[in-house]
Amino acid sequence: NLKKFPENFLWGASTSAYQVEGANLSDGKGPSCQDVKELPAGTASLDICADHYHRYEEDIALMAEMGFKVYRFSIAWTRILPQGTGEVNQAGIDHYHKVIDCCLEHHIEPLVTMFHFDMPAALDERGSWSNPESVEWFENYARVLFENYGSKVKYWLTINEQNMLTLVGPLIGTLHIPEGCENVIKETYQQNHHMLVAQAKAMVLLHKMFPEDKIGPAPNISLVYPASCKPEDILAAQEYNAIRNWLYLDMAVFGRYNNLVWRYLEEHDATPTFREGDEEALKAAHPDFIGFNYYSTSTVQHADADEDLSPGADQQTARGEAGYYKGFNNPNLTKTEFGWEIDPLGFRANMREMYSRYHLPMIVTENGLGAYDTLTEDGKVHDNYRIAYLRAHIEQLKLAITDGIEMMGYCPWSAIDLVSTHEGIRKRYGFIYVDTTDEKVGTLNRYRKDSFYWYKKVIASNGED
Ligand code: BGP
Repeated sequence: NLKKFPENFLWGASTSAYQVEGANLSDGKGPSCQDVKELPAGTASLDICADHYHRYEEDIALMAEMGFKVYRFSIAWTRILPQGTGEVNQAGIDHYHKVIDCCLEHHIEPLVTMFHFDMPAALDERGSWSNPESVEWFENYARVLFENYGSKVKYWLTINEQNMLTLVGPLIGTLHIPEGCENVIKETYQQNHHMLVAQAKAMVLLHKMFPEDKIGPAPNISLVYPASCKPEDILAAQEYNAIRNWLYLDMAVFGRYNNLVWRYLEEHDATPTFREGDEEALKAAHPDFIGFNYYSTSTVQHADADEDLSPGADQQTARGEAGYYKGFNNPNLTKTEFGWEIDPLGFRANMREMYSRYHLPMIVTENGLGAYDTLTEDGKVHDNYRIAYLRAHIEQLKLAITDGIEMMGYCPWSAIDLVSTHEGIRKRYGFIYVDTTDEKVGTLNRYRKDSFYWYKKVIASNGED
């Protein structure tokens, strides 16, 4: 007795500006933190990527051919405001007008991420998110976006994976801990607090300027399982769930800190400092929906207070907090060739848990399989492994809808091949293959993968095929 996908279900896929566009310093764009950081060895530089900046029309036409109802992409802050604040770059404004118009001409709703891992380098020099003024920087950027695009774009996402920025920010390159910082946890969560207030202000601003538009957060939600039924493992999983997942959504939806997280911060002398008005700003904001990225679940076990979990030999146990939890390799799950666990049932569990906590409609803003794809001589990509991954997740999505959960749409990662956060362009996610490698820029021609034709059928049948 499976329920059907709603008639207006938003099928589509996602990209992010710095990973797909290229032209990273063209037409007045200022550098972002991604453009000034040292890239992982042997990975493609960001000046070309998939060259989506120049080829967006061809790409969006291919998305339309698949039947997309929505395209999730991000706007590069430094195309709009090259220095992060101050002067607006008209060429950048014009570019995204063209991208948005192109989507609309193809009857594709743009779902715009305001900030996807690309802090303006000029703002990094002014202290980045550790500077309390970052709240105003982001609010100002939000105002420029809404003024220009608010009448055309109905769906907005604030900050992509704020929880990943906070938990592994230095690795992603967009959260910096000042040299010699004495309390790294306090510094990290102060920066996180500024992002939360900035997000809240952006949500309020959009609702004021365009009451019909909809906005939500886009954290990476990875439901945490206990490694066993030992009560201490259950507590450990609850604590990690609070720190990894619920902090961000509790703040976005209820405007208050999760009590388990607060206790954790108190224990580390790391509770964030509130500026005047922060509390009111957080309480005043209400997302219309929740966007979330899902790749897999996490599994943890209890960790004793005196355990050494410093990053070292064992990656699994190193993922942890002494006295709270430590990572555990779930023996019930298989892995992708890049070592990411595959857990479609966990996807459903994730949606159930989120819906019972927040009762808001949800949209999947990322989900997908990164793999080494091969282009055959006759221009084909047989990515049956990707089809299997996505099919299994769509089945669970349908079951989640049958569970009574309001799902608005599904945007796998990624619409087209792009540069991975750490692995270059060799780790591909797209439905559309781009002929280029980390070593050498290729023809950049586009090829439809087998998953392209498969997803087209899924969309045409509204998820029945
Ligand atoms: C998410 C990010 C994306 C994307 C994806 C895949 O965390 O929001 O930007 O890159 O993960 O990750 P990766 O590129 O590391 O395989």
